[in-house]
Amino acid sequence: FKRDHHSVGIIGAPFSKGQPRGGVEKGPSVIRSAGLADKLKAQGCSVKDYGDLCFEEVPGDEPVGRVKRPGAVGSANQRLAHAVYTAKTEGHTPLMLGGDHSLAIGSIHGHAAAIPGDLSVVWVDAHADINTPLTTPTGNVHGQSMSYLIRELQSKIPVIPQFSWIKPCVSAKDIVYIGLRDVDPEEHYILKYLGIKVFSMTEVDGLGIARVMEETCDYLFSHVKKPIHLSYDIDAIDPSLTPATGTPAVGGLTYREGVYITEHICQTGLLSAVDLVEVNPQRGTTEAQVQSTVDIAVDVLLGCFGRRRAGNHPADYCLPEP
Ligand code: EXY
Ligand code: MN
Ligand code: MN
Ligand code: MN
Repeated sequence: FKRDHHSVGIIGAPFSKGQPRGGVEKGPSVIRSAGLADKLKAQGCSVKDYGDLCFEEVPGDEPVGRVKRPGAVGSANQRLAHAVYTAKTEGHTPLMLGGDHSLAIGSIHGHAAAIPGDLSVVWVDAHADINTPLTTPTGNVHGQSMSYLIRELQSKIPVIPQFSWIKPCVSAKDIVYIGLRDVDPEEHYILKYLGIKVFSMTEVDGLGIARVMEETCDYLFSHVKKPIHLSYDIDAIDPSLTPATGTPAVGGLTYREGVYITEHICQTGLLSAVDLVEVNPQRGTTEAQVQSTVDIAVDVLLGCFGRRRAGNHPADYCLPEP
């Protein structure tokens, strides 16, 4: 078991146009205000904060087919892809703070471009976010992100000029979903059709999170060990704990399961980039609800970058001599 030292490259992505609810663009600022960078440093990480990206207004951004705001979503993700690529090539583990989950398009795209071979994706979410532009029931791109990235799905994706820069860069066999419980029928068909590995809440209940994580790693590492892109939607965790999010779904992960996933991925030594998305401080009804959501998001991220609940100490620590 390796536990390597991370240099974390924080990239704020205050973007909300992959879905209709305002407030999710405030995710980066509330997560930063909770002390993320200092807490990462306190546990021995180096941190480079790249600040927040600036996204352009796209006037007259009419839907293409069902897909809403293609101009804003396309250009924001292109910027983000560049930022993640830069952070990765500068030697950091990119940590993208969203923003809505449409941002996984740019984050995974930029990550894939920066590494020599393929990456694997661990997608922790109540939702599969794998609708195509032709199956989406809402037109919201945060419910479609994966469909643009999977090689095997490209013959089913119509041309969207604002998305023409996106090159599919992930193979279906290199994806694992954890936490699903709100999946559209068309999405369920796609997951089966592509043979994608899914640990829904039913598997979390039946196997326990420890078996789920063991099987996740056995599955992903059965051939070559590829760098892991962890895309963590805060709505994977039960909304009693993380209510400040746009599309809550009952019956989610406990705090302990949510953190266990990150501890386990961290100790593989293969974690190569992280997204933390869908924290929306305007969706909580009380200040305490927002605080709980943000605090849990921070704990999830600390787990990604080395925090163990058993405790930690610096590798060079020496007991003081009397
Ligand atoms: N499946 C629904 C859709 O495609 O619109 C809901 C998606 C919610 C996505 C949230 C962010 O994970
Ligand atoms: Mn999502
Ligand atoms: Mn590559
Ligand atoms: Mn979700």
